[in-house]
Amino acid sequence: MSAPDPHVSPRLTPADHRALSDEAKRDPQAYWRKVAQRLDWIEWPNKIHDATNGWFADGTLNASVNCLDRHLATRGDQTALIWQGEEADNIIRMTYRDLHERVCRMANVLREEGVKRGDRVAIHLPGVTEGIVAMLACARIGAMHVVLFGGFSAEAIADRLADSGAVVAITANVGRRGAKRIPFKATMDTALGLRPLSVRRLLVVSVTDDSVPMQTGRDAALEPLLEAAMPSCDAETMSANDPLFLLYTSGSTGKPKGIVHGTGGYLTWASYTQEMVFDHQPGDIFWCTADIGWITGHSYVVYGPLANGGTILLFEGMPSSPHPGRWWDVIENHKVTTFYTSPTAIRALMREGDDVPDARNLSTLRVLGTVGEPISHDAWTWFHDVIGKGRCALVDTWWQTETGGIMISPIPGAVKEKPAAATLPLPGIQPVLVDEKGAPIDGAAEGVLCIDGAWPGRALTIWQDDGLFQTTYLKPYPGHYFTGDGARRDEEGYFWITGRVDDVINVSGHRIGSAEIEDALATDHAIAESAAIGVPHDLKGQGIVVYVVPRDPSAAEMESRAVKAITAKVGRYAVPERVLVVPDLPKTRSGKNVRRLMRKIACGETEGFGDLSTLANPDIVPTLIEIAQRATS
Ligand code: 6R9
Repeated sequence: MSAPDPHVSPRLTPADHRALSDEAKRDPQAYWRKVAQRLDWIEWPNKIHDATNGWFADGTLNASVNCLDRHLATRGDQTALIWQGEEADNIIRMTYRDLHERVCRMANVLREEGVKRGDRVAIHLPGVTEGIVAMLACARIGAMHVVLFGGFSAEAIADRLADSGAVVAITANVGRRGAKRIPFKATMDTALGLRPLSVRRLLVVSVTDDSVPMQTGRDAALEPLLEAAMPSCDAETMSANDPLFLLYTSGSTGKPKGIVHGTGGYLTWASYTQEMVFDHQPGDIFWCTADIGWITGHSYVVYGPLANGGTILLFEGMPSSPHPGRWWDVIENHKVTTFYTSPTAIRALMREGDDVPDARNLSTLRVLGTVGEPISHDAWTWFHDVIGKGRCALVDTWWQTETGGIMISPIPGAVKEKPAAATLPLPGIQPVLVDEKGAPIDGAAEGVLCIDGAWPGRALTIWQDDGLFQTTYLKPYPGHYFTGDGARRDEEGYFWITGRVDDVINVSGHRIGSAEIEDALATDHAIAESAAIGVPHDLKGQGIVVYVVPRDPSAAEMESRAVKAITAKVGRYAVPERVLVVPDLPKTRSGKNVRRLMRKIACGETEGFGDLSTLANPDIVPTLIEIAQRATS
């Protein structure tokens, strides 16, 4: 692989990386003690880690102080946040001092609303600065933020508001997408009207002049409250293990899981990994394109780079709007040095042709990164060669909501890249491959990816369901943390992620549980049974194919009913590529759906299904093949 450009002076060499990894293995307590020093603690943690008390148990700190206050003396006038609106001349720059003040005001507004430490605050916003401000304001007063992705339907929002017990919610009148308006407030109104919820106040950001109905007694415009609020605000002293936030993600069960991250461990991890993996240097302009509704936005738009005193860029718009070069213009205009995005975005940008990026000056770029889904060899190579001109480091970072931050990744200068490989674990991380029975496999092999040992970023639990945390992550392969992913390890010990081994579908980097979709379909009484399957998709990585069995075989419009149920219950981002209306699903004699077979048929395979005699209804197979073929022709 070509080495990074000479203007890149990575902080770590391969020898450093080996030394750190050895050190972390030899004496983890000492290693993590040293790492924890990167944060400002109110009370220094004497306890580093033990299984009962978790991470930094007797330490206290405040995450917003670590992301803001501690930088004021040294870099108060440095830009903390560049916000680029969809329109080229719509730019906001906030220094650390500005951001600190805005966060303090927001924190005071929340306190004024009676939000106390431990309370939950829901944040449902488009790509405006208030999202970041609100997150840090929650952290300041010890409330847990619950950021809800903009693409969630009203029902999905209501489910998460109910589960989290949020007392205050923050939304926007609308989101902007070119001339289009996304009805954030209206969706929230619908969510709040679906059933009794604990939200007593809805604060509304005016992104545009569009007026929206306000419910007296419940809704309030946020901006006047911010203006009236005091510009300083005492920060709560939090224990390292006090939750910082709750973030919903999908797994094998239908119900989304509220992943809880703690304050000290999580922030240590976000900060450590952001510096190491992105070779964070003073003067960097760090652009992570993720929505703050996902963990990538939490760790690498907000907490990691701000804890490290970086300058972050937030872009309101989409990659190719209003023209295919929009993202490259943003990089050129703002002199972005570090660009972290998804394989889905890369695939879409790649299709626009090389002349689009070639017409821009991308020479400020130093480090490129991808996350969220496996990247193909050609997309990796295009990103590396055409965008990085072969002189940028390219980090394919593997991690999950539950791990808090990056776990397996190249490190600029220190871990040599291989196209499309997540490569090596960060110092302190111990991945293992296990077979189906849970026995560790050595050497070059393929297996289920688990993590051994402890690391500071691991989630504390699942909100109000620690039993589910144990059964999901710790019980499947006793003694190991189970990731849900499969991986291959090569002769050099490099890891190549092969994808989920459970029933989670990854559409454009968004995790969607098969059961979540099947539960949505079950809300329509005309649907007797269903199965959601992930199939390869050129642009999205995976697409969803849904099999639907109507209660009444002659029922009409089953496809559109299925799409409607999914849009209503989950959101537009989970709409399937194809709905196959079938008389029955292939089942084992014990009545279990044979997903493996449905996957093959959905992928267009017509043979090689193996022994079908174990099916209770083998006759259904030719019918399914025929219906699948008709749907794709
Ligand atoms: C950070 C994030 C986690 C799942 C994970 C895996 C997939 C993430 C990947 C990757 C291949 C990578 N994934 N990074 N697969 N290569 N570099 O995406 O969190 O939304 O919780 O998704 O995404 O399947 O298990 P999350």
